[in-house]
Amino acid sequence: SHEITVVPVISNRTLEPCPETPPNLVGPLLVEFNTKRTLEEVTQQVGSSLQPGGRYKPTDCISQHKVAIIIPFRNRHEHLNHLLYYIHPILIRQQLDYGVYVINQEGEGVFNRAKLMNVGFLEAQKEYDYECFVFSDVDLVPLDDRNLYRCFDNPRHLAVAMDKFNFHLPYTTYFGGVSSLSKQQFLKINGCPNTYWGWGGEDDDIYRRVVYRGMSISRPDGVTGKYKMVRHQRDKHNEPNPKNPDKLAKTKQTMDKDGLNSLSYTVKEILKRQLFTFITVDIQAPA
Ligand code: BGN
Repeated sequence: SHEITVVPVISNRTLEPCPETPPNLVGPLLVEFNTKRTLEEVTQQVGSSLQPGGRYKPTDCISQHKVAIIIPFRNRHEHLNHLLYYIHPILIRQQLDYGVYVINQEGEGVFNRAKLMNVGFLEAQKEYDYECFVFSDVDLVPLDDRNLYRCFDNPRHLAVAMDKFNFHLPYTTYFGGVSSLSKQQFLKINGCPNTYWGWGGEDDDIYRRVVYRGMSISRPDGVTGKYKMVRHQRDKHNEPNPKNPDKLAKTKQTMDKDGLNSLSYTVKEILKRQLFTFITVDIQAPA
């Protein structure tokens, strides 16, 4: 008798969860900002496996990390191009289910990084069920892909060894540059303060919120946590604000009424680019 054996060429196996430690990480990275990068070039170079809006998830396993990358922004397109060029391949190697959200402050009023972080937290969740939020300055590129852009049992400070601080923390409670909080952790601290206009102190306020809610800070080691910052002039309309240091003394009393529960803003435009979602927002900035 003649039996026929059907050999399936493509089996539709159910996907397994991605491993806890991503298998394709390379460690230390070469990063330079001398090359001029246009958005078109960077899109060609790193955009082919992304979905519009800077979205990605692995095709060969189920990512364990739904992460929104939130980038407070105004007038720093050149920096954004450098960051996108380096960060997408890293996030892909880390096997994240992620989206990149650039939160663009409309107008020329005083800049407010922390309020833009709150906006990013809410707006990203309108698109997808993100569980983790990595807040990144636009000018900071990690120098090691083992620095995982995911969330941990405690809020995490990722930018622990920046070149501008000689690859050290400037002080032990520093929480600036790049940080990650799970949705639960962010809700527990009532998000970020909305009232720090101009440069300085908002990151220290967020640090205090974390501690006042009984959490501590998780960090990578000083080799994994190295960063290179794009050199730049001080921004206009983001001067150090002398009112900000005084506000820090009152965080414990103000954090329950200044944060996600007092946030007000107007979305002006949402643009879906290949490498990111660009959300322009009116945050009622003082002139
Ligand atoms: C600190 C700033 C931080 C900033 C770091 C690093 C303040 C509050 C008054 C003490 N804090 O001094 O916001 O990230 O420097 O540049 O200004």
